[in-house]
Amino acid sequence: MAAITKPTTPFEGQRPGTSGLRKKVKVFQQPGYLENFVQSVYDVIGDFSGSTLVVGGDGRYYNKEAIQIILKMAAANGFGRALVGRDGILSTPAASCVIRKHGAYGGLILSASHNPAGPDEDFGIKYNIGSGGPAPEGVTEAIFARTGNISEYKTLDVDDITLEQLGTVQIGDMQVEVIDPVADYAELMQSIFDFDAIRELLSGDFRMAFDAMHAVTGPYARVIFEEMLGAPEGTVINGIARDDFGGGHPDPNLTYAEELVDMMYGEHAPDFGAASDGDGDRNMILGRHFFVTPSDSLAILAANARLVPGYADGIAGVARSMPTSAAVDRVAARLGIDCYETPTGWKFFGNLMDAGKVTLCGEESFGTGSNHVREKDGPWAVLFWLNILAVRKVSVEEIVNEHWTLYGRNYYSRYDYEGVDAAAAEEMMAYLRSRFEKLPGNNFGERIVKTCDDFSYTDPVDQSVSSGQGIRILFEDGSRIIFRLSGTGTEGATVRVYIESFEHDTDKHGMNAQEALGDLIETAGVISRLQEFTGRSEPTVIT
Ligand code: G16
Repeated sequence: MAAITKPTTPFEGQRPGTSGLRKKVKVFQQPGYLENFVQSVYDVIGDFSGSTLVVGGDGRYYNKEAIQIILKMAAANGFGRALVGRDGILSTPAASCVIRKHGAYGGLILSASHNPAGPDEDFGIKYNIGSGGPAPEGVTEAIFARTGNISEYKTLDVDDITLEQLGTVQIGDMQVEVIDPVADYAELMQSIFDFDAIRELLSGDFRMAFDAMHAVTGPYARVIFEEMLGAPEGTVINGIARDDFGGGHPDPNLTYAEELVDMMYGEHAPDFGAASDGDGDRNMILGRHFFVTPSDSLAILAANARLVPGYADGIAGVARSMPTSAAVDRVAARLGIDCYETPTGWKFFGNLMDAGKVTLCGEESFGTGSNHVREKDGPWAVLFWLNILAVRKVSVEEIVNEHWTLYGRNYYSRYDYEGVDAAAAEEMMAYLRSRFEKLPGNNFGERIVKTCDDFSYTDPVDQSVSSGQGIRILFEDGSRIIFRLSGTGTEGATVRVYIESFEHDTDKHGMNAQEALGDLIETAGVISRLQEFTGRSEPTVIT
């Protein structure tokens, strides 16, 4: 069947952000908008003729329509085979798993992650390469450059295919296989973790709750936790994936995972609680009346990795994004392994994992993962914790307290100011940069500024340089304040302020993070004049 070529003209602003192109659904629904981006991907990723493309998304509004467009264009551009999750569903880590397992050329993942879904909300798309990881910056920049001069796209004039049934159908010369979205992923999880030990844990008095937040992990969690591991029915809450995520904001943090948080801090709380986000790559871990920060979670997984069959031989190294606390650095030092500090964005971990330099990676933004795939992985992190709990047979709180006693505690918090005027946010960042020479040596309470810079990263594998990755104010006592503008929002700018201070003294480990960081939080406001620039006196979200 002959491809049809349709003329088109470029759209402004199709530069992928921290994790792909994220815009309002209405923007994506403009005729040619998605087509331009997809054709730009196909135009720059090399010779894929006859090879396999993986396609799937988090099930949000516009997912299925987008998949039909992508498949017809894939066939017209020469892909030989496409693997698509049933109902158009593939969580982000599952998509990465499928790309790797089936030797696909790459994949298109449709998600705006934790951002709300629905006709007036967000949609997103990103390209992942054959390793299963998000395309590196060189590729995303080439895609963006192509969107600026695109003049036509190729498609086929065929009917939509049925995504609801497993099986194989043909679009032009391309075979489309509709696959079970959970099977490959569940099999991979079984190969890493001690399912027997976790099954035994869950068959006793131990109780857990998993909040799928009406998003993509519902089907995965029900199969893995309830069917395979025998957790009682109802363990998974909000487990039906809806195209508007039930009207919620599926971001697993203390603000948005309210139902789970109430349960875990209520009377008769379960022993263990966890939540994942819209596309299944983030995780939040809770014990009874206890929250584990993502930075601590990464450090604890690294310290306990040998308890898990998949990591029993030890881990090669660890990596964290720059704003993530240095808790994992201390574990790496004790284990005698390397620890890498990268910019924010999972794509920066890909080279390190491919080169065998790191096994575990994590970010303060509720992302943890390993080299089993090339995305962060929500349910994997939950299984990791369950495996540790099954072996150590103590509570989440005890594990964290013991960890702090051994390594010290990195008090940590992030303040988000969402929907800020973009120009005002840029002005504030420019103001901070203008202070770099003046701040060092200044006292703020008892803390003295040591250095300030704009974080720049040279990839140790391919030597590529990524600069302007966040402003760091580093104090002589090792504490830090970081300012960054988010690369994932769709409205105005989101200012993120990250605050960290290390406490070695065990007697001071019991403080509330806000209390322990109070003076630094105040200093952040003074140094940045945030309120003056943005008009905001309070953050929208504190994690
Ligand atoms: C994405 C990226 C993460 C990043 C997070 C927050 O996560 O994959 O690496 O940490 O965004 O980024 P920002 O601070 O720029 O908003 P997700 O879960 O949204 O795909």
